[in-house]
Amino acid sequence: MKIGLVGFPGAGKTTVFNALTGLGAETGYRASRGRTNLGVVKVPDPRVDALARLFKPKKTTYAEITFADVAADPLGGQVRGLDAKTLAAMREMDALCHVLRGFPGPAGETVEPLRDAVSLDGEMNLADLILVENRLERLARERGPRVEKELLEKLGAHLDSGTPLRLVSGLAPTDWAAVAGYRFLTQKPLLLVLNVTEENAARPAPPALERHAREAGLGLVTLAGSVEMDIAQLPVEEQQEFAASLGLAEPALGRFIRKAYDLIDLISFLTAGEDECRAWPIRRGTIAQKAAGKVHSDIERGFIRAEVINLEDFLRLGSETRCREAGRLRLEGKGYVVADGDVINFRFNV
Ligand SMILES: Nc1nc2c(ncn2[C@@H]2O[C@H](COP(=O)(O)OP(=O)(O)OP(=O)(O)O)[C@@H](O)[C@H]2O)c(=O)[nH]1
Ligand SMILES: [Mg+2]
Repeated sequence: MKIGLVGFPGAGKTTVFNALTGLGAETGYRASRGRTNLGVVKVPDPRVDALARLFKPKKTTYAEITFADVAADPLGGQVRGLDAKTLAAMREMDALCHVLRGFPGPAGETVEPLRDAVSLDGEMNLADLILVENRLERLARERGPRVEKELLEKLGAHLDSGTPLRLVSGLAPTDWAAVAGYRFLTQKPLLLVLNVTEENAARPAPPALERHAREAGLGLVTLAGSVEMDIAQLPVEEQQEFAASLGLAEPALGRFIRKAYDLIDLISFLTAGEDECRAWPIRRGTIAQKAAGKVHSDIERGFIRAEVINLEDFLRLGSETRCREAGRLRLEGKGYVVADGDVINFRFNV
């Protein structure tokens, strides 16, 4: 899972990136200039911890998310017209996170996160529209498939009227699958991150921004990037305490990841044993055979069945054997829709 941090120059992308990853990439207005910083974080998960306490495994593995700090290479001031390289980097992402400046700019620019949010949305909308129009032109010249043409015309009309593709309903899943290769920006899950000053760390976001996020189907999280960056540098034991002193229930990473999980509609299933206890992120609605493929393609191919135990049952009864005896172990076929927190043992043919 790859999440791209995007936004206007100096909004605090690199600062938020450092806060989330605990890394120390160079910050400062236009310090990044077209460079993309990459960092991997482990998703804190008390369920994995609970299983690890039970099994004392050789290895404990959390789900991982890669953050990419995608800096635009602006010709000057605010980005107007995202450059091709930035767009290409953004299309690679599974989800986007728009970092909004919630503190006065270096030249005393006013704080206008809603304006900035709408502005970048417009840029992404335009980029998708150009993609659609270019393809339509080519299809007309090559007399390409009619179905694709009709589909793209439909999407183009939505984009033209300013509707991001994530809000378009009434398209069949097969239609979406047909255009998946375009990796439209306005179709990606989008999380707004309002980067505020320390004094505003525990305050809710402005109501107008909240409303915009709700209406546009976006996630919204407020964080004080520069303070969180300092928190991320502390030893884990001290992080909680420092966050509490600022009136925060926990450091940003935990809050941020839960929002991102909700937005992307991710859940985790778990595997447990003496060798390894592990969380595996999947999209909600994934069937057991596909989930098996996350563990290994051989397991997907040779899938026989999934032995599924609810995590609570597992922790309460303490072992697979006891769950089996108590009738709490279910045998599920390949079409079973995996639930969040299922502890699964896959049976397969090699
Ligand atoms: N006052 C204040 N300054 C901040 C905050 N977050 C970032 N800054 C400052 O704003 C400047 C830009 O921050 P960066 O994180 O480098 O911004 P960026 O979005 O990565 O900028 P580019 O890479 O140039 O696009 C730095 O000098 C930061 O110290 C904040 O929450 N409050
Ligand atoms: Mg930067």
